[in-house]
Amino acid sequence: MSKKQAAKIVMVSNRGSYNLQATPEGIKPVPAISGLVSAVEPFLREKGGVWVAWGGREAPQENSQGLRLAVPIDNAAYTFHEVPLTAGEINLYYHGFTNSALWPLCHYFLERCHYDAREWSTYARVNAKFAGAVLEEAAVGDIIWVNDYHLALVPAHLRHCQPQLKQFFFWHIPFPHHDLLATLPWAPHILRGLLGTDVLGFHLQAYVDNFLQAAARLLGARVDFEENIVYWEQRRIHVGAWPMGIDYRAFQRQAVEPSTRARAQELREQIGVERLALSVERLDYTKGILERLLAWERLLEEAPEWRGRVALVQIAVPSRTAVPAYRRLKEEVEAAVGRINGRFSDGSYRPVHYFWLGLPRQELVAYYLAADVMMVTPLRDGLNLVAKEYVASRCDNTGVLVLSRFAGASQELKGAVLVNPYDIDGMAMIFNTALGMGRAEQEKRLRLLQERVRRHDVHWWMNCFHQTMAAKKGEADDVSGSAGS
Ligand code: GDG
Repeated sequence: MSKKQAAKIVMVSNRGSYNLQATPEGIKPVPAISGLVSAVEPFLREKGGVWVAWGGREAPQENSQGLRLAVPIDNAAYTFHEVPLTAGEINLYYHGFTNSALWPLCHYFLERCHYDAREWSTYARVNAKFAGAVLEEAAVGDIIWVNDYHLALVPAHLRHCQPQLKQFFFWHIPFPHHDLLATLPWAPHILRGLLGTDVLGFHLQAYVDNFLQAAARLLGARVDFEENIVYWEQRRIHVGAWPMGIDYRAFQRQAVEPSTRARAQELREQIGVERLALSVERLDYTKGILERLLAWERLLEEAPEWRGRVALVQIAVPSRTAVPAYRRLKEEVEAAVGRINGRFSDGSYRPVHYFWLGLPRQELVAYYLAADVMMVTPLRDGLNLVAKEYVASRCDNTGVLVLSRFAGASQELKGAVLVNPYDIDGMAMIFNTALGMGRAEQEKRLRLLQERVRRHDVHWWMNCFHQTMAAKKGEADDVSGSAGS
């Protein structure tokens, strides 16, 4: 695959489509699982391009060379360009600044935020490293697509080194209110970093509004709130809301496979209850797992008729296990599961089936199919793709989606039963309603949900991006009379 040829996409994210694993035969790229990978990887496979990302392994030294691989190995379609990170960088940039400062801040957990100047300076250095890797790959005319809060400073680096590059940035988590953002000593740097891009995308208009306010108040940038434009350094930055979609048809196809259906049936028989509830997420305090378990316990206390008849399958995917807050959460969740099972188990009956693992895609869809009620109750979530995947997998047109009003997806998914995950009693009551919902009501709600998820799928989402970038390419680059830069 040759470098610097026709226009291509250069995708940039902290984790990419592959994790690089050391094996006795050498380094092996292992496909990674994430919403972003499912969304954009098929596109790169079709059109080619480059994915610049950390491969998930420790580099021996700061100046170690990253691998550059043609992937997939058996049918090369695009290039994976590894950004090597040392153990120290992983600790300070990844576990530190991104996961212990930006992540809790953006999810409104101010009391969990840990602001540390060394972590910040490593974050800045690692962002420069990512930008350097992009510059090795990119040529004028290419489109650079940078993702998420790990890499907020990359756009300004790229703009500085190669002003002609067309850049798009998508921020996958909530963007907080400027009052909250202002607690971060380096908030203006984060904003300036992002404003290096041409187009900045969020899932919701509420996040767009927060960003525009922050740019105006914390940087003094001139902002057109009607048109969602920030004027900055003689440029016009377009900000927009494009809630990410899923590959609806792929989930449906998987769900109607006879082997998936048989596995769903088997799961139901193994668990052996009348009504099955399911939750699947990374084990993360933003996802509201503990609060959900408390509400489940409350339900079994207050509505004893459900005892022996309902079970909750909780799949907690291991995540950020090197961060102390995540290790503590695991202990708390497991203590709660133990307590609830200790209180309400009876013979072979268990009210909570807890798994700390990630499942293969087909098994995940089998669980979606087996579940009468899907409980997606984060305390805050940028969007939430699991909710959409459940909807797409329900090929028999039944099933109830219980969804937190603090998940971005609740803005789109009319037909879900909304809950406030901070209200344990209220959530227990909603669980009661969801478990008892009749078939006609389920079908009516699911039809609405499926219509939305089908129409606004991943192809729609990618199309929004293409159209916006095409419009941007057609417009004059410089804007005179800008202020505040
Ligand atoms: C961030 C934002 C935003 C989960 N468990 C398994 C598994 N998954 C897959 C799901 C889904 C993805 O991981 C999770 O995406 P979510 O959107 O639900 O949540 P985050 O990981 O927090 O993602 C979020 C998203 O970025 C996209 O912008 O929606 O708000 O926080 O695709 O299917 N996949 C497999 N086994 C599992 O056990 N195979």
